[in-house]
Amino acid sequence: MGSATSELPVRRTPLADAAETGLKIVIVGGFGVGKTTLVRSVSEIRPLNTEEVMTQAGVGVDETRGVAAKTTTTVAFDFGRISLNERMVLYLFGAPGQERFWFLWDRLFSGTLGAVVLVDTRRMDDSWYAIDRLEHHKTPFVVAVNRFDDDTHRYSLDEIRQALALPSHVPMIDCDARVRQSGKDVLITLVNHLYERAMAQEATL
Ligand SMILES: Nc1nc2c(ncn2[C@@H]2O[C@H](COP(=O)(O)OP(=O)(O)OP(=O)(O)O)[C@@H](O)[C@H]2O)c(=O)[nH]1
Ligand SMILES: [Mg+2]
Repeated sequence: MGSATSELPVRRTPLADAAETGLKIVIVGGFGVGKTTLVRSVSEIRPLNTEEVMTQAGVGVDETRGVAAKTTTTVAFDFGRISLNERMVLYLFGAPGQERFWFLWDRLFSGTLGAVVLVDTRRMDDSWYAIDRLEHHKTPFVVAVNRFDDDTHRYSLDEIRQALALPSHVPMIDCDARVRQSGKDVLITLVNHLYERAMAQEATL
């Protein structure tokens, strides 16, 4: 397995005594959209990252179009933790983005309450597989658009919703995966979405 790496300053926040609700959340999306970056920036424990350096052996196998500056890739998953409040803890699992590791996804989804689909608008097609698998598993999700600085198009969220054929009930949010507060806002959007769904389901019982 890959070496655990962490470039950010390590934050170690002990789990609050009152913590009682642990929710498993997965971060999915195409290759290089910033899944590992998001888990790293929001995690309050040193995140486990299974990053491997990309080598010549991956040429022709790994799709590096649009991510030329990328030197490492996730080969199993990222794991992090964030406490949203005193009682609610999210356990974050970042999926590997490359097609050759997609067989791991269905396992990763087991026991998952909700998901974040990270989208890079320069390579929107890469989001299809993630959305398709989540719909198949009936896992609720939100879509977070990770805006890269060299993205010249700046498509609006409405345009992206149309391009991905997302129904209006799927929440969408802009984010910068490198910024802790931004990542946290994405997770709060997901938790609110899960809460509203649960309330709506309860109302129909
Ligand atoms: N400019 C910019 N760079 C970003 C942003 N998010 C991530 N990056 C960079 O993009 C690269 C890819 O990010 P990763 O977090 O490794 O992407 P990933 O989705 O985990 O990739 P795989 O696991 O290989 O699929 C890294 O070098 C990040 O520093 C962003 O919002 N803006
Ligand atoms: Mg990764």
